[in-house]
Amino acid sequence: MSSESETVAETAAEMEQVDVDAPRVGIVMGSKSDMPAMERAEQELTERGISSETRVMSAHRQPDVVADYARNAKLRGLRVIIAGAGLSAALPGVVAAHSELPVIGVPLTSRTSVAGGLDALLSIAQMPPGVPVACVGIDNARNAAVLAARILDS
Ligand code: RP5
Repeated sequence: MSSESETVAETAAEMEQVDVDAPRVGIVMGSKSDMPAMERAEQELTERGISSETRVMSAHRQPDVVADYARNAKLRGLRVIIAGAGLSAALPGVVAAHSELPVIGVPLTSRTSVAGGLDALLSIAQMPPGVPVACVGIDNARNAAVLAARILDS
């Protein structure tokens, strides 16, 4: 086999290894109880033909799991992370602290929310300088998916 054919064969073999369906958007949330609101993000992405993965992980209850996920996200091929949480909603900020990827926070209402979810909205939006988190409206996971799509297209 000529060296040119070998190169073509090697490239073809490498291309076969590439997972074209690898998720480009990670959707994470602090609790299973957040799923009804957050599944709207996955639906919107699916309708747009954008692959995503969904995980439940709590910044307060499983801090190491969240740190590992965020640190590995870019290497795994993810391009944007959507993070939803209620109450003292630390998840989007903690993900942003451990990853360079753009993070879109979704403030959620839950059983014990105060001021209709304003607690989570402020927790997500009021990040310190240098560690940004985009923040959509309360319970508006669909808008997070639309924004993720725009980031992927830019
Ligand atoms: C937050 O606390 C979660 O994101 C959820 O919105 C809220 C309540 O969690 P559960 O007590 O229902 O697990 O961390």
